[in-house]
Amino acid sequence: MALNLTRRNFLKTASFAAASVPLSKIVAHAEEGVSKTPLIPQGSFKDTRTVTGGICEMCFWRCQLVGKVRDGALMKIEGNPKSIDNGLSICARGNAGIKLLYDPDRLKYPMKNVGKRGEPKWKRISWEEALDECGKKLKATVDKYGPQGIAMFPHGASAKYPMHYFEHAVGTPNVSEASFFQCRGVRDYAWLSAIGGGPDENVDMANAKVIFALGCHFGENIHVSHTKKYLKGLANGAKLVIVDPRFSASASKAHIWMQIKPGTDTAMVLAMMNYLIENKKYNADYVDEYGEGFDEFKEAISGWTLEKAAKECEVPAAQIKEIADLLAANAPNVSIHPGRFSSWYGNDFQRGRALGCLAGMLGAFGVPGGWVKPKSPGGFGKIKWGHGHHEEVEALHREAEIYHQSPAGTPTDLIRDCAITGNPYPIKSCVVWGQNPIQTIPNQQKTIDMLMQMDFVMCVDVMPTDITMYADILLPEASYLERYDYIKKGTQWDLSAKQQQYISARMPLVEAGFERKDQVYICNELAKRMGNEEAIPVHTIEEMMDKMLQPAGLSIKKLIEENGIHLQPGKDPYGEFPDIIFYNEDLVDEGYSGAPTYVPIPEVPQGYLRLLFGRSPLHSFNRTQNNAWLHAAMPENPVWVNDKTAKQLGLKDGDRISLVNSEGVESGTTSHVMVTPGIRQDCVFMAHGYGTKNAAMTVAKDAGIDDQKLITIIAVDPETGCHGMRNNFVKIVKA
Ligand SMILES: Nc1nc2c(c(=O)[nH]1)N[C@H]1C(S)=C(S)[C@@H](COP(=O)(O)OP(=O)(O)OC[C@H]3O[C@@H](n4cnc5c(=O)[nH]c(N)nc54)[C@H](O)[C@@H]3O)O[C@H]1N2
Ligand SMILES: Nc1nc2c(c(=O)[nH]1)N[C@H]1C(S)=C(S)[C@@H](COP(=O)(O)OP(=O)(O)OC[C@H]3O[C@@H](n4cnc5c(=O)[nH]c(N)nc54)[C@H](O)[C@@H]3O)O[C@H]1N2
Ligand code: SF4
Ligand SMILES: [Mo]
Repeated sequence: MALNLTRRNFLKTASFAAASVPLSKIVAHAEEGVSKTPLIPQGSFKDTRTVTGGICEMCFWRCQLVGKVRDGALMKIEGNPKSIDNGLSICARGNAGIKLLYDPDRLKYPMKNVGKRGEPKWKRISWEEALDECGKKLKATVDKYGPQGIAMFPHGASAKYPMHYFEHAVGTPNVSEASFFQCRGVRDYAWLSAIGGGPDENVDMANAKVIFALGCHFGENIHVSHTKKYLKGLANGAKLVIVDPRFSASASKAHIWMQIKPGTDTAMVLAMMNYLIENKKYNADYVDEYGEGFDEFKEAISGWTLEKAAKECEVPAAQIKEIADLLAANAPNVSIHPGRFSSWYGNDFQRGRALGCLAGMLGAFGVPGGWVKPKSPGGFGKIKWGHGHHEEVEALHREAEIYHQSPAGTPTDLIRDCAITGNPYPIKSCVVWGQNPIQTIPNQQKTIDMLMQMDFVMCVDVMPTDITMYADILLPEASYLERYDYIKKGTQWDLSAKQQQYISARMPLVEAGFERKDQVYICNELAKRMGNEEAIPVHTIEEMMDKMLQPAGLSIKKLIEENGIHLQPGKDPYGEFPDIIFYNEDLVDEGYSGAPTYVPIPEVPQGYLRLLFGRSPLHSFNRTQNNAWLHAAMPENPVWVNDKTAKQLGLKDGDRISLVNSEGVESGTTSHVMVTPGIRQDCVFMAHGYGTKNAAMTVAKDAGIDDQKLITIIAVDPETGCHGMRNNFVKIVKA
């Protein structure tokens, strides 16, 4: 049965959230309640023309869009009908992109802070003046302290070009991307150590007989083409197994929901693997042909009985057995989902390795339903900055010989420590581009301490999020709807369909408003002022796009003629089988465990609750908080409290509360309690991204509670240096 993914079906999967509010209602309410003057031109849609080639960046999945444009104004965003990725579907956030474009609070002009850092008084200045000041200050830092005197915090498509500038031409190793050290870096390197390649989320859920996921809450986390795979799998009758301490949207659809004790997942996976070995229920043919070090692995996990894991994970042994049997009976056509956000408890590399090994034991690679590497088009032009005049500087963790499995860049906390202590060297300038370190990186005060000791802070953003309060110079970038920047390529989401590949590139749907500029302009002008003019690889953003597209026989012009998406025949995605490194000798040489191993985490202290957090279908982190439509649909983040716990604490549904953590840090802002049996008694849960402090975000300011403010204890993953954030404990305070 093919699934007709109407918007209604799509939103239905987000069963808990306000996502089921029809968009028309959200819009009406938002226009009434929040922004009194409608910013989108009103009137008939009949004179609109369709502009193709848009690529969304309300989150990092980058769905393909078209815009309905009238008199130069964007009236509506839709999925590109030619898309074999997201197709016509875009999520609530994608639809609401129009409210980012026309947000009256958006950055419009270059600004200089003439007040204090953190308590800015903004003065509008010209681009010339702003760039001169940035160039002068950054060059002074390099001259005095060397390139390592600059730290850079990039994220998102537009940050790639400047990131490579600072890494290659300027030569600082102190670059830390949120998607690595606060998100999926630990997963990527764990799977690399197990299957020799990064996993992404390449599980063929559409054709799976069983979908098995730890902590992924599909339907609340939304990446459109990925959600489509999941929904098609369910429509085709796949059994869904969700392991989560919380009754998430996907738990509500699950055949088996295991309400696991937080941080213990690896114990459960080890016990399943040991059970499969002891009962000869694993795929011995696959293991014999592609497995390495299986005997050592088998020996290492042999103590993991179902009972031992059941005790550790506080779940029935029979349920662990039921899941293992279900997977074995349906192998190899099972999706062992590698997860995405993986910086959980500081024992996360081991969980990733265990999942890779489980998929290997089931032979769930290269077959329908398994982990399959899609055959995407290749051969794009590389944009390479020239090497400046700097000496090579070793990254902090390499110098210290720690975190041997670290993703690219430098672990964020090491950069902060180095900046705050001046040891082993001073870090005195900071460039933030498309990242909001205040809400993104745990231990907020430490981030603020780092920023306060800088000689100079420059920030490139689209909105006045909290990080911008710490900028000395704040530069307004053109948004994803107003600029070129990104090649999106791939195969169709349903791998069993007719094989096709696509190539697209982000193109503006409307012209950039006010004085907003693109990243090539901003970065090149900086490079000129920092003495790196000869390292510049391209002169305009259009040249950059054409240079990237040219080896594929494409150009911006050609892509426009093809309605924004070039389609070509694809290749059979099935039939490639990776080696599975069950016991990894390289890890042993680096001082880590060769076989996946379980590391227990700190228990919840008496009188406290573990703070869990995650996505809401209606927001992306903090970046969408000021969006009038999305805010109207979900103005704050309810704090999930178990019904028994609520009774003990004398709390009722809807009570207003604040939180205080075990180190005495207070949330500052308030939210309301959601009483539910759908969360463990020793945990609370809330959506990430709320609790904005900057008064310039007039919609989002003080709405809901900022989880990051309460995350002061970092559980650093010893293999990768990534930052586990869920070993923090809170008390509820009635407001
Ligand atoms: N406590 C806690 N921390 C987390 C998470 C969590 O769940 N809880 N999630 C983690 C995860 S999974 C991730 S991926 C990271 C995300 O971390 P970030 O990427 O830092 O999060 P965003 O809120 O998207 O903030 C990015 C910043 O980019 C700006 N921005 C948006 N579009 C553009 C643009 O086109 N150009 C420029 N220059 N700027 C732009 C936004 O206004 C915002 O200031 O956070 C991680 N940190
Ligand atoms: N709508 C929306 N969609 C998004 C994003 C967004 O901001 N908004 N961001 C995108 C990005 S960058 C990412 S990385 C992904 C993140 O999406 P996911 O990878 O799904 O990550 P989270 O949202 O952090 O997942 C939180 C879930 O993990 C559960 N959990 C907590 N502790 C444990 C544990 O110890 N064991 C288990 N088994 N479960 C646990 C929580 O209860 C919660 O249900 O979402 C992507 N999709
Ligand atoms: S999943 Fe939604 S927010 Fe993310 S890129 Fe696609 S439409 Fe945009
Ligand atoms: Mo992420």
